[in-house]
Amino acid sequence: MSETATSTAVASSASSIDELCINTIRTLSMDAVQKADSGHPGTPMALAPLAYVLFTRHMHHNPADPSWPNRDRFVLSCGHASMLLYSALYLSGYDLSLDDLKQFRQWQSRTPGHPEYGHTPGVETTTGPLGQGVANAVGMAMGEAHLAAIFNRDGHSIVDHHTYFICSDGDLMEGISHEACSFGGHNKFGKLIGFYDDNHITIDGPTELSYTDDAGARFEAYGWHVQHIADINDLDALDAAIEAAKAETGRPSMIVCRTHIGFGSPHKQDTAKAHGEPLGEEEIKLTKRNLGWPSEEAFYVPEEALAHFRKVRERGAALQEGWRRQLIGYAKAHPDLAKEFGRRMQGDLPTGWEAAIPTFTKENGNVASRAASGAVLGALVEKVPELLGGSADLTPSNNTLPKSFKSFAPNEYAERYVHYGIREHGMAGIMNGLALHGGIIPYGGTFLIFSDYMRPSQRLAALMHQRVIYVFTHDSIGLGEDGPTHQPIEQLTALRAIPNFTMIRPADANETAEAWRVAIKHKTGPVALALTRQKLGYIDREKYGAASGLAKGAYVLADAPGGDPDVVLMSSGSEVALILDAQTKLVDQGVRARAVSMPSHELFAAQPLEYQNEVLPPGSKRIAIEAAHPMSWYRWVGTGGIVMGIDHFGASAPFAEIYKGLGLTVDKLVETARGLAARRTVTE
Ligand SMILES: Cc1ncc(C[n+]2csc(CCOP(=O)(O)OP(=O)(O)O)c2C)c(N)n1
Repeated sequence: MSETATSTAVASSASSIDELCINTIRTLSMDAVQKADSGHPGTPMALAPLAYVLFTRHMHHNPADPSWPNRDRFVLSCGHASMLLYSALYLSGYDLSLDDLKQFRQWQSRTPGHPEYGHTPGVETTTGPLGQGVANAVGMAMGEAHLAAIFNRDGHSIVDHHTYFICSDGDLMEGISHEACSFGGHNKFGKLIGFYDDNHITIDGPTELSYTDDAGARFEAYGWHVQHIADINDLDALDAAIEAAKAETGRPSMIVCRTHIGFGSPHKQDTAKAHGEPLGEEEIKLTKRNLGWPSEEAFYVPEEALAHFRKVRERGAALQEGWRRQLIGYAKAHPDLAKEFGRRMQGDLPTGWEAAIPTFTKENGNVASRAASGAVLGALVEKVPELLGGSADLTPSNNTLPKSFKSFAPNEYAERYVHYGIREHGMAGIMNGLALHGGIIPYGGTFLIFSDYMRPSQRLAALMHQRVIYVFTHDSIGLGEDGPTHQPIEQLTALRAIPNFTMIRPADANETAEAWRVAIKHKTGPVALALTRQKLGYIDREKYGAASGLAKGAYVLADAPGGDPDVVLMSSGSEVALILDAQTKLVDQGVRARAVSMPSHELFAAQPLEYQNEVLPPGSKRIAIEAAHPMSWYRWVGTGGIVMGIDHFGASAPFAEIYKGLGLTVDKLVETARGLAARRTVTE
């Protein structure tokens, strides 16, 4: 038992009502975890004073309108401490009841184990995978800086809010926190304020088992403004530090707070035991007694505490009303800007934007899909101002820099090209924060192989239904000489396996244009474009199916006359050229072959069965060919169908030789198709 464990006083600077409110957070958290018989009580107990001062004194938020555009954003990066957030939201008067807290971690409750965006009012992002929330917060602060630079005018600061986040040892140990905070420091996001829960404890035990960083020095080295608080229960010190952080507008702030996990628990404070299991009925009793808590009843909320906390509602409503009036003044002075701001924050696309999408003709010649993407993007950004994007240091390769763009940089926040540096994971987490902030459609580029470095954030983008666009070039062995380290094999299948993730691998320039159309329209989840380094042949749309078929995920490009096909060839991206050649040859040889372009499995899977059956007649013999792992295609070729793919690593050589060496050729395809077509039944 540590010395603080016997102390009931939170701090000399806390009034009795402060203490009552803080202890309400603590007791609700321990009771909810106990009732659920699972969860993390210790961290909410430690951080209760911070949540209290933030939610009641500092944050500009209105519980009645959690989507107020100019609210301060709050991110609990250590999402396992979710009861801290749920308690604070309930006590502040968000649409969350005490009964909801009693349902913590239960089936279909509004208080899931970790905070989930879109599920609980006031939860700004889904956290739990450590480090992600830190990157989201950097993205939100970046979004604020960008929109402020675009929309604010003298005397009219309609975009003017802070982004607060709390992170734990785990958040700071995870590499993504380095990438994101280094980026945030470089870009001097002055309205970003972080709190580090320095409690010296992780799951395995004391942090010295694995972690002896000087976190403060680390953030100083990033160029952040760093303060230390010796005891988080000292509310005056907390207030002063937060005020100082707000006053520091030229760089982000990190406030390192010494805390005690399981604060107040006689036997579990400062131990890993307080991290991830209920305290136990007996220990809860002792803790409540130790804290001077007036009741033994579970989920007891003192009326005075609730009333005091709920003043947030009045304060928040007044703050939002003040902003609304400001917006009226802004709309009078700058009607067009005000309209545009409303549109962007609403997430509506500008009228007529699709007219910008170019069509490619034979005169454009052979075009790599990455180059086509660059051309489409260059046209789109002129009509879709919410596109804010960049690359993880592969700009010339990814073709992500539109001609009209300049570099986003400190005090150049209105610019739209982001040099993310070699920070793929950070980029993906920041993009999530940008999308969550609203008013922005983020895009980011790297090689498809390095999507591996982004996967945890991509998964969260999908889980949170966020519109972010990944521009992945060098999408296969077709990249050639860089060899197996750079040649994606399993990445397409892996990304296709993420629920609510849309992967599009266009076959030519016109499909690439259609892919961008889909990506911009798709509001409910991430879209990734897989693009070639190598040039692709022009697909003559007079002769073949229209590229607009891409929106349906798969469509018939070429068919043989005379009834149902003997064999269906399907493919995506660069290998569509192979099926087109093979289809011609097969038809010449008397085999009724159909060529199907299938740029997106997910879009096709979302089509009515009727359409799917039109493209892939039930019982038809099917071959898929893709220069990637075959796994994701088995669903589409059906039993007895054949997938020509690659289930091993690639090779370093000129790309045409690799294709040949690995047997991904028209001749092999024709031979395989003839064999399949000759079977009496598909499963023969
Ligand atoms: C990426 C990731 N790895 C592992 C975990 C599992 N996990 C949850 S909390 C935690 C560490 C707990 O230590 P700390 O971050 O200091 O939180 P505290 O115990 O102070 O609440 C771990 C490993 C996770 N949530 N996310």
